[in-house]
Amino acid sequence: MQGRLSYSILRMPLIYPFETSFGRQTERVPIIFRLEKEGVTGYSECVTDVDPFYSYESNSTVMPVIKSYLGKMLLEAKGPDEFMQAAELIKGHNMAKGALEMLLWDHEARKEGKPLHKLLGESKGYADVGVSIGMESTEGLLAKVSNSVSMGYRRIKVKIKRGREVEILSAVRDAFPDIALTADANSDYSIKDMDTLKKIDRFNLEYIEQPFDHDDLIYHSRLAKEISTPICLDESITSPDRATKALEIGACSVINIKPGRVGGLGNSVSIVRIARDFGAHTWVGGMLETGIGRAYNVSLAASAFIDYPGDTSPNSRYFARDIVKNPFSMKEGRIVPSGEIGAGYIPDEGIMEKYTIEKGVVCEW
Ligand code: OSB
Ligand code: MG
Repeated sequence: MQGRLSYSILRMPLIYPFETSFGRQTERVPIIFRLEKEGVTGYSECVTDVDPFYSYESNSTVMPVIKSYLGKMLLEAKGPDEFMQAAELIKGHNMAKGALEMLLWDHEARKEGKPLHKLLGESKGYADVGVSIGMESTEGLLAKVSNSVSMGYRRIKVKIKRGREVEILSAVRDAFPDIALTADANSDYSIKDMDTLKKIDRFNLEYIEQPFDHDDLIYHSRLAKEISTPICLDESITSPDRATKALEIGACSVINIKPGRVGGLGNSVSIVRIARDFGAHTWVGGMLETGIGRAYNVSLAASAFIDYPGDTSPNSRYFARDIVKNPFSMKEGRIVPSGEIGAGYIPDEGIMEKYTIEKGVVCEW
């Protein structure tokens, strides 16, 4: 055997429920991939969830496309670029591609004996961190915002949905007039809600994240002309090509980059460059990742050209017991990427095993 790609599906309870416009999440069920090749072992995490509520990709669309196509392409590719070129034959499925692409970056960094963040272009050596707070009662929300502000987070993002936006944003803005505040709608609005969306201008948000549908660039560009609050796209930006088109038609001026959503780190770095060329801003988002996915996100978020705080909270915000031995901690609203070689995580295989509900081999060669 020269190499093996295997997977484990984990079930991990969240410390507290996370509610967005598309639902209430109480656990995360990540697919963790493991690549053994040339004497080096590495892990990555797929950002999909059990349900296709955030995006059309889900745990059940990722596995067949990896088993039938992408696993073999991974085994034949010499590096992340070559893998992504081969994978162009497969339309879409960028979350599946991203999960495997990242394994190859980790592998390369390990072989070179360097931390991954140093391979992704100029690194600041730290990431600025914001927090994403789910919907709950007004008192509960204000308590979380207050706690987050005192912990030093550099930006507070609250989730909103149709009919609750004014209530949520008035409460937070009245109590915290000066914080850097943003709102994430996770696609809950449509063009019919233009009048409601105009009302959010008075809350002085840094930006509003993903008001309209994941595949709707045109109406985001129309909205951008109607409101003064900048628009940030998350779900809509699935690739560098989508980023270029969104920026070209003025659908957004800020992009939330999640490496696991855009097809990996190579595409993430391209999107950072494209955004800079357009004078737009970028930050690194999250999908409630375990310490494995989080290590990749933090490596990217340390890039010198990422200019806004991201959703890369310390692991302790999500899981009572994470699957890594070196969780991140935050100081003065910053997280420093691990000095370990590769993406930086130290896997805790025992804990991983305890959370595992299914595992198997994708391919061996
Ligand atoms: O829209 O950014 C989002 C979590 C799951 C799915 C989508 C999103 C989120 C978050 C949390 O906002 C980000 C995080 O802290 O990992
Ligand atoms: Mg979002």
